[in-house]
Amino acid sequence: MALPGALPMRLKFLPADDSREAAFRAAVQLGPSAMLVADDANEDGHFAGLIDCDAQRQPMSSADVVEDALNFHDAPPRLVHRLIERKVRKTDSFHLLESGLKALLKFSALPQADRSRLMLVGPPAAGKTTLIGKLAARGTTPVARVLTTDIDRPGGVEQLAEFLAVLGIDPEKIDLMAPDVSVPATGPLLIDTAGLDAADAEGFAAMGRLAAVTGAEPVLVIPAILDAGEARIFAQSALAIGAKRVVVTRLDIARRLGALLAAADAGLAIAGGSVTQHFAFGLKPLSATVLTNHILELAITKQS
Ligand SMILES: Nc1nc2c(ncn2[C@@H]2O[C@H](COP(=O)(O)OP(=O)(O)OP(=O)(O)O)[C@@H](O)[C@H]2O)c(=O)[nH]1
Ligand SMILES: [Mg+2]
Repeated sequence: MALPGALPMRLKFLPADDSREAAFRAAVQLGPSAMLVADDANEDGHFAGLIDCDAQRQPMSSADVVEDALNFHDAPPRLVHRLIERKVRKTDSFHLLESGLKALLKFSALPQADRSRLMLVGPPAAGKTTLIGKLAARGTTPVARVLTTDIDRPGGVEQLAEFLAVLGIDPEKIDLMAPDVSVPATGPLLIDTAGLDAADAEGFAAMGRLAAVTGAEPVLVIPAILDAGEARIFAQSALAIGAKRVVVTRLDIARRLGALLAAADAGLAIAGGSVTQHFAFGLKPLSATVLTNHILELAITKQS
């Protein structure tokens, strides 16, 4: 179909049940400047091709690009609003997003495992045990002692033991409901825990008590593919027991980063991301610049 005019225009395809709905959605989405130029159906339903004629005169602003990208990721609406409403000098979309993330979110890498006491908490299959292996494999001596509360699930301790065998570390069992006082008072410590439901107040409270007894910092671990709303509830539960940081896993397979953005918007500092299940590879540092790259790249390349 020949498109009106020679200048570049924004062409959008919208799913719709029939051409009447297509025309309505055109008006809602693009306003009076929208023009319906294609109207067709295939096995997936009815499609409407729309041209935003205003786009000839007004290219998308940096704020529009950032807003579109963040909405694609299911970022929390409050964060999107605060980010694009910031009064910043006119700049390109990359710097608008980067400076916004820097200003509104916190970033703080995890301390080396051989110099800290960390307890990983989060949903089932978040990647906590794998991350214990990644953390234990880094740093110098003395190697961190590793405890696990995941003692009831068949294979829980064995999975951890398998990761740690190559490092010469034997994981020790600890009962979350009756934390043993034999936990060493000082020295590096890594604690693996069983997966929790976001709203399991009792489970989180028990983790909080273990964190207090051991002096370990609870760190939330969430998979990047988690629903953003669920991630916010996990973040709130983790904040309530003293967590300050979040690590995101499965970045290698995620198309949307809403879960990470929701956890960070709730108040946790972004500590890094895991991009492979292989524990020999550590965490990817996630600065505002790296995150900006990732957000824009995914929004551009994975939209279709
Ligand atoms: N692709 C990918 N897979 C990962 C990553 N991190 C962990 N996994 C995989 O995710 C699955 C769950 O990892 P675990 O480390 O067992 O998760 P967990 O949080 O300890 O799970 P539970 O103990 O059952 O709560 C495993 O199949 C891991 O290999 C990652 O960054 N990328
Ligand atoms: Mg585990």
